[in-house]
Amino acid sequence: MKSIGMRFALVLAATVLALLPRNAAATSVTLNAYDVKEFEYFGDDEETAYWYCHTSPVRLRNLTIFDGGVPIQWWIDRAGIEFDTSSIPDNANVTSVTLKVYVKQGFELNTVDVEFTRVPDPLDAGGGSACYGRWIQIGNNPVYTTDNILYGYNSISLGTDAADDLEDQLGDDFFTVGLKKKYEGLYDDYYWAELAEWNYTYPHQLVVTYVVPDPEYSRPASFGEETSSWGRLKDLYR
Ligand SMILES: [Ca+2]
Repeated sequence: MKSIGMRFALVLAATVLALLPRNAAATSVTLNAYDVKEFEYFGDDEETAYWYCHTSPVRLRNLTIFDGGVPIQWWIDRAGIEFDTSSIPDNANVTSVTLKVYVKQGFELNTVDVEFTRVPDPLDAGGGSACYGRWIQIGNNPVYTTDNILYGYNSISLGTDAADDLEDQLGDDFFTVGLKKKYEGLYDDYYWAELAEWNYTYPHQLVVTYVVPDPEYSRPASFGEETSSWGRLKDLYR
């Protein structure tokens, strides 16, 4: 004979099963980065500054060049990582985004705090001005999260703002993350990190978890008007 507790548990389990939306299982995909770039600022003021970008090495760092003990030039490197999201359905609800960033080497890595920022454009967008544009975006745009990075793979949960941005861009088939040192431009801060380039053995990855919503129920017109019970079934089981 079943105990009261067991009966309650069975009823509870049956109720939960009946209330769960159908076909709403979460899917998780791991995407490899297909573009990784370093964006570099070099100059001592706005007039003489220039920017360029390249695919290797990809470093997060700042340098100051001194002349007679006087800092005469800044050199600040930021990075961007881009993913192709075309394998995720455009109507998916994105529930989590985790960046796995691979660090090849660095200097005093345990002190390198990194800001992971929103970049709403592909890395190459803008043609010749892309280097300047991405450098500015990575530095000025909202920060998803800040974390320390060490040698090897680092798993960074980018949070709900990143999930919302990725979801909003599913029709555009790309997602880009900017990386910069949290503390840039300090005279005595020579610490830096070098990230894996786009074709390195251990690629940067993006783990995306999402749910594809059920298609909306619609009653074929050929069913006629005698369909009230179907309407109620729909309400019960969706
Ligand atoms: Ca898409």
